[in-house]
Amino acid sequence: MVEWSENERCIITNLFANMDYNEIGPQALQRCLIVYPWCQRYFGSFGNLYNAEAIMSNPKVAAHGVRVLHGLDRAVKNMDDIKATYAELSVLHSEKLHVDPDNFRLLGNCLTVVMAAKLGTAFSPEIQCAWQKFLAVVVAALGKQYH
Ligand code: HNI
Repeated sequence: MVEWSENERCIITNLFANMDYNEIGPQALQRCLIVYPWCQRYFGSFGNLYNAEAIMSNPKVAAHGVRVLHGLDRAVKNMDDIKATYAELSVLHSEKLHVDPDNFRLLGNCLTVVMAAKLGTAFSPEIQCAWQKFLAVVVAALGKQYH
């Protein structure tokens, strides 16, 4: 089981408490679809993803980015059992959506870039460390039900 120090819990809780989901979520998913274009294949029902401009102005992409952050919110509230919290979501991504689990890590990368750009120098190495640990646990949990 993952151990969290009080400091790490505090950092993660604060990052999410101060995060504007409507800003960070869309930016991260847009970036993911542009930087890693193979991720677009899962969003065939989202309409126009033709180029970066289309992705940036696609309302379905933006809405889904917010939804993903609400999904992460559940992990923040259940930091001691992220694996069980995501069991169902992992099955969904695996068996229904057939999302390659390596893409979870790539979306995580995009979230990190967006957070770093937003927070600037406040995104200190210590904060980055807790943040990336959190993402690593999330990515592992989402990949848990794949076989
Ligand atoms: Ni993901 C649906 C959370 C990564 C493709 N995804 C969801 C839902 C949540 C969610 C929550 C809604 C579930 C429901 O309907 O009950 N996804 C997350 C989280 C991560 C993630 C927390 C990682 C941080 N998803 C990814 C990645 C891809 C992805 C990396 C593909 C590249 N997800 C999808 C698709 C759907 C989806 C596709 C269905 C979208 C729709 O509305 O049709």
